[in-house]
Amino acid sequence: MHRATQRLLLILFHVYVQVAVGTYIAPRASDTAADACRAFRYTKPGVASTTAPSQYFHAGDRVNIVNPSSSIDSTNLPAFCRVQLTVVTNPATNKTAGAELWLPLNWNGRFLAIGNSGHSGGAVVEDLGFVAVAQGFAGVSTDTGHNDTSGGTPWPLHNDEAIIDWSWRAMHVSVVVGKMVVTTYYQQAVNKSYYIGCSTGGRQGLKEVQMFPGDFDGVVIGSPANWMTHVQPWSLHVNSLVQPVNSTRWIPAATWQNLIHNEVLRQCDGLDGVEDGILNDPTRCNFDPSPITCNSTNSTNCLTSTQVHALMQVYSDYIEANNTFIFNGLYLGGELDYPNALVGDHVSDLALYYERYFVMNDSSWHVSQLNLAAIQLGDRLDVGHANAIDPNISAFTNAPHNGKLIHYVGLADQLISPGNSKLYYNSVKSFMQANALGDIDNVYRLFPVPGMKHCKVPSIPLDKRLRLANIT
Ligand SMILES: [Ca+2]
Repeated sequence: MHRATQRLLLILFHVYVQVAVGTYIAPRASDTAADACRAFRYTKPGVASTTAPSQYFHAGDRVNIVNPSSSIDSTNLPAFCRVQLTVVTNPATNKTAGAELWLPLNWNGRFLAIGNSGHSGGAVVEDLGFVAVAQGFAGVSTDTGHNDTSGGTPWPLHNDEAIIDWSWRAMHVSVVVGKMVVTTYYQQAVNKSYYIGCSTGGRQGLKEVQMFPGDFDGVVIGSPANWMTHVQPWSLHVNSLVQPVNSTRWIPAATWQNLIHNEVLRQCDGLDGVEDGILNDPTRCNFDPSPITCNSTNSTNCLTSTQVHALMQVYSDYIEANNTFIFNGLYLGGELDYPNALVGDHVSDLALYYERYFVMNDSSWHVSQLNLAAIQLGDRLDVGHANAIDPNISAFTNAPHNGKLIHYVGLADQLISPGNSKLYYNSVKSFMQANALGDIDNVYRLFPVPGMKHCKVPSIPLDKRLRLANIT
C-alpha cells in the first residue's frame, strides 16, 4: 500500500476511534473567521498599513490590553478581530498616527468611532470592547498621533504636527481609513456611521461635525472641552480662587462635602419638588451663603468672609479685565466631588500643560502669569485649531446629509462648567435661526443630566453603564 494512502487510512481510523469514544472535537465554526482575521493585512502606501499581526478573540476569550491611556481586562466580549494600523495623517511630512479597529464576528453593519480623553495618546481599548464590539459595531479609535507616557519631554512642546493630530487630524484620518479597512475586511460597505465621546471626545466629535460633516450619520457627545482656549484658563482661575492650601481663602474638602453641600441642598434641593439630594436645575436656586458665614455667635462650623467670597466666585462666571466673559462657573449641587477636581489642593495638570506646551511653548510658564492678554493670545493662536466652537453645523444637520447630534452634560460636572454645553447649544440654535437654516430640535438635542458628574454616572460599573446607554 502506498505510504500516503497508509497515512490517510491511519488518520481516518484515528478520527473514527475519537468519534467512537466521544473525544473528537470538530473545528470551531468561527475558526474560519479566526484564520481570516489572523491572515488579514492592509497596506496602502501613503495612506495606512497594519503594524502588527491581527489578533482574533473567540467569544469569552480573555481580552487583556493596556496602553498609556486605556485598558481592558474582560472575558465577556463576543468574538472579534483586533486590527492595529498606522495611518498617515500628513503625507507632506510623513506624520503618522496609530489606530485600532475592533471588528466583531457578528457585525451589525455599522461603524462606531470612539473619542479620546484629556491630552493622552493611546487607543481607547476599553470602549472599543465595551461599547463597540459588545454591541456589534465595527469600532475605531485613534491614539491621537502620539503615545505619551508620563515623564520625559512633553509631547506637544515645539511639535505642531503632533498638536494638529491631537486636535482633529488623527481622528478624521482614522475614520476615513477605518471605513476603508472595514469595507475590505467584511467585503461590504459600512451601512451607518456613528461617533461617541465625552470631554476631549466631545470636542473631537464637535470638530468632526463642524469640519467633516460627511464622516458620521449620528454623533453623541458629552460635556465637550470644545472651547479649549477658555476652559483651560478657567480651570486655572478656579484653582486660584481657593489655592494655595492653607491660605485664608482655602476651603477644605470636608467643608465642601458637609457644610457647603448640606446648605446648598437645604436651600435648593426641594425647588424641583423632590428632596432627593439632586438639583434638577441648579440655575433656579438663588443660593445665600449667609447661614454658613461666621458671625459673632458662630465662629467654628462656618466660612469666613474671605472663604465666602471665594465660594461665590467659584459659582460665578469668570469675567476678566474689561468685563470680558471667559467661562461659566461651576453649578450648585456638585460639592461632593468639587474638592477632587478644580477646587482641590493642586493646580489642574491638564490646564497648566495646555498653557505651557500648547500655547506658550514655555515649560516655565507659571499660573501667576494668567491674565486677559494670555487668554487672548490663546484665542488668536487657537493652537492646532483645537477649538470646536463653530455654530454653523448645517452641513452636518441639513439636507442632503441630514446628520443627528445628541449632546449630554452632567449638571454636577466638576471639570467643565455645564454652562459651556448650554452656551454652545444656544450659539448653534441662534445661528441656525438667524440664518434661516431651520429649527434644530429635530437634528440637535441637548440633554442636561441632573446630579451627573463629568462624563460619569457614579456607582454603576462601566460595562453596565455602557449597556444602559445602548445607542443601537
Ligand atoms: Ca431635588
